[in-house]
Amino acid sequence: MKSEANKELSRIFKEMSAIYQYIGVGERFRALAYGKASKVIGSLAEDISTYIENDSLKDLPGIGEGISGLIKEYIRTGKIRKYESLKKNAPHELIEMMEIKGFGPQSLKRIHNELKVSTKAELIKALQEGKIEKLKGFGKKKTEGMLRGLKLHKTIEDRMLLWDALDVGEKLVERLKQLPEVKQAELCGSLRRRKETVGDIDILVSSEEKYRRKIIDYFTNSSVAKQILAKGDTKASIILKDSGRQADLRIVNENEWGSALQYFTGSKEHNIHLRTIAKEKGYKISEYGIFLIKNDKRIAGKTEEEIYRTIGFQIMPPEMREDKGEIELASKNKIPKLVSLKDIKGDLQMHSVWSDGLHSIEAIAEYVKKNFSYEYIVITDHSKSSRIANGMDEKQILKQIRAIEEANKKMGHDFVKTGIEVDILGDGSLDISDEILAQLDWVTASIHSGFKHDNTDRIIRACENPYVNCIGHPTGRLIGSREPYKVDVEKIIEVAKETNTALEINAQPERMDLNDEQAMLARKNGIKLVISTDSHTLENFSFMKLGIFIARRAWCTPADILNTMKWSEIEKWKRKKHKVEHVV
Ligand code: DGT
Ligand code: CA
Ligand code: CA
Ligand code: ZN
Repeated sequence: MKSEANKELSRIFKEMSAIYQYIGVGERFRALAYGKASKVIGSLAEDISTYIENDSLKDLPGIGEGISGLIKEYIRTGKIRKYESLKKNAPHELIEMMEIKGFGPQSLKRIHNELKVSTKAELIKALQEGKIEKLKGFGKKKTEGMLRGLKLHKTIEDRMLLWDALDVGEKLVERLKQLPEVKQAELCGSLRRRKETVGDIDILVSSEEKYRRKIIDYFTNSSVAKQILAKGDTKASIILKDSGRQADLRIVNENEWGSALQYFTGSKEHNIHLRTIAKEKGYKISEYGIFLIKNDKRIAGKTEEEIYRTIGFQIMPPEMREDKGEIELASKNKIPKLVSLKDIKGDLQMHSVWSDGLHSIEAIAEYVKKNFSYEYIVITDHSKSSRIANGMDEKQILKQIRAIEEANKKMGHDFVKTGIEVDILGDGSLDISDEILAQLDWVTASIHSGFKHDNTDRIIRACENPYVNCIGHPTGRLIGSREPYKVDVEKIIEVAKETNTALEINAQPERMDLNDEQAMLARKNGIKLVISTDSHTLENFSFMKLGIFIARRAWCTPADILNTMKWSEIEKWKRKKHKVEHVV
């Protein structure tokens, strides 16, 4: 579990960075420094106190004397005075809006100063009344962009990202399980089905009836609760602190556990379809159990499996329960064995200090070897056109290949593979020559510019390059801040198949790109998918499970996912591409 102190410090430094950006003039350096410190602390694998005890804070990248002092102050007192006073000088709600596309620090500051706007609601009102449009240097185009940004942002205000919901939801379930009165506790609803965004967190618990009160009190008094919405004999709802979203708890008897879990997991469409079929067979399913229609006799309901088995069906993983044909498969006993985290043999996209990652190749290798049972990792730093990401030119790439050889030699085996995330240029060509690409173990090609165009042709051309093994984050969307660019995913899948190119399931929480439906389409067409974390920090490696969830929602088995294979098999798979090229 993530350390609370790390999380809180990372949040504080992020906010300090935002405030310094807002203050602007003369504070650019501080804004950058706190931003970096926030990332570094957020990415630590160990509790920050360990670094204080070992006196090794100063060895962390981006943590100088000043910031070290603040960290120690926080651990000692639970507060940072500098942060408290800084906060007083800035309109808190406006600072938070800086993460919305179109709301830069300088625009917000001018809106605050010139229109005396301090809250989000006031800002939205001013925007709608056309007051901001009239400010010098704003105009229609800019304010339209701001309105679009607000609309996109609403998707993550109304719903939580799966990653964030899992963090809170799993913690709540863990704590409930520790109560001796709680028999069983699980997540339900869209969160158990691992949907990419989640409306609210649903939790189911079973216990003896006499303990319900106590469990409900415990839940509503939880440290993540900001407000209690409802509190009854069998259920309660709270509003969560960080996200402002809702969490619901329901308590049932142990012998109703299975039927309640099945019912509250949903989806609604799955349940409706299942109940219709059950009815035809003479059964009634509800959250209380499965009953014979003819005499209303309850025949099962203690386990979820019983519900499915009673009507002659196989149980299926929650990720499949979206009424997309899983009920038909279950009736024929043909539910596939979906891919899981333990099948993954390596990670095929990550960034090091050679571009915009936070850690050295050695540190990454050491961390991954310690924490995962992978057989390989591929370092895929950015190429030169990604200037903000500090991309590599040809010379640096060759130098990095040698550095990786060195690192492998020290480790005694070829754990680290050489690779790149090469930029696809405007015309679909790549910004690194084939001659250099040919020397790398793995090439992922991605689009990082020209989001306003239809990018289908660019990606097709990249697939046709004989050295491109995979297309990274194929639609370019960022949940809550950037729409996918226009791209004909069906066409891409067709070309990927013809050229033996894999498509990525990028597991970054705001990317999840391909998404579940697109990955399903790719799987049905026999495309190989790659699940990668696109890690920029050590903590990012844990995103792999998010990618697994997308793959499972796409009904992928290990055979559909390239990085469930040994590296020697990946090499074999790669050779098919060159064969294709030679025949053509
Ligand atoms: P969300 O919260 O919008 O991400 O989506 P869900 O699927 O979690 O939906 P939610 O929270 O409204 O309800 C949780 C589960 O309860 C849902 O997955 C299935 C079950 N459920 C809720 N309402 C109904 C209903 O009217 N009919 C049926 N069959 N099931 C329902
Ligand atoms: Ca829900
Ligand atoms: Ca709910
Ligand atoms: Zn990228």
